[in-house]
Amino acid sequence: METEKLWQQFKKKLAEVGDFEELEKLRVEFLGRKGKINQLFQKVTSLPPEKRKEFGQEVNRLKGKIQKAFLSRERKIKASLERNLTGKKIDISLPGKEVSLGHIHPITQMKWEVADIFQRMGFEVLEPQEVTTDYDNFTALNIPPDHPARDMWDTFWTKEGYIPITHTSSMQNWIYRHRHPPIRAVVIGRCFRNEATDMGHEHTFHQIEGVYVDKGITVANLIETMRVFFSEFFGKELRAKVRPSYFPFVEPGLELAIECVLCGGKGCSVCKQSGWLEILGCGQIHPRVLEEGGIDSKKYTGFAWGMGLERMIMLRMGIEDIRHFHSGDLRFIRKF
Ligand code: FA5
Repeated sequence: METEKLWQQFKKKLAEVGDFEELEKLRVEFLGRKGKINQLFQKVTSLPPEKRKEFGQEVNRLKGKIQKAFLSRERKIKASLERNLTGKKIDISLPGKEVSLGHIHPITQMKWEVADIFQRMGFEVLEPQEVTTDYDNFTALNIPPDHPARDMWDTFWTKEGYIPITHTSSMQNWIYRHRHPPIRAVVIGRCFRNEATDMGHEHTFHQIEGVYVDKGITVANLIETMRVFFSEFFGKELRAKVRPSYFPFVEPGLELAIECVLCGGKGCSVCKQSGWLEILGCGQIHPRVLEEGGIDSKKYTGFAWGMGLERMIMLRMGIEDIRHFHSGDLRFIRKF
């Protein structure tokens, strides 16, 4: 009998079904609009009239049986799924696996903090172009080719004659050309020097450059700006002082020292008993540097400074070796 054959065929296939997806495929094959059951129904019209009723009833019975079998299989699959989900016993008293979260690198944290302080003081914060020209890194800063002061910066060169910046002063000329006085800008970014590393020196480190150009700007403004910044950064009122130094792009060139943040000016091993920490190079911007940037040096004056970010973090956090920052040593990084 045709219906019996189909039933056997269906049962065999149903036994092989493992999940809802397979079950649905089987449903379409047998009960779908163009499925096997409907194909049987269509045969009714080709039968002699006396056989039609009986055949029709038989196909209907088969359809009912198949529908029932589907429902029962569906229930079984559902039950087995639930068993799999809840069947495993969970011991909620066991200690969980520790999830270790990463965090922002200390240098980035401090970059953001420094940027925030200067922004609150009215400075715009910029990032340097990391590879630049000889002109921007030296010539525009009153350091022409063959000037002996070039030796102050151990420089890497690319094959094409470009320079991975040795200091963030490399951005000064760009700032003067793209801004109009009053200019208050800070550049925070990586610098690269072709020098041997030790506890206080890295080949790659960060500098914070600042320039302030307006009418009547003097060294007094410079000292006060730096004093306010360092007091904010170290979280206590600090004194600041300057002494003469030399950089070709400032005149007078100065070195700024702040009261030792560790001993409060009494004298300790970090400040070499002097009570002061020399922390950055600075000075009044050389008129030639302003003119090179298109600024009238008879009308405007300004100051500039450049300091090392890592050295400031070391002072604040009591870190003794600059090389820890890029060592990739997680014991160091996790302290922050
Ligand atoms: C300069 O680079 C000048 N451009 C700073 C400046 C800007 C002076 C504007 C005047 C006006 P110097 O080479 O001293 O100066 O570097 C400035 C600071 O960068 C240093 O005080 C130090 O904190 C940091 N620094 C320099 N070399 C290294 C190094 N190899 N590793 C880590 N920090 C460094």
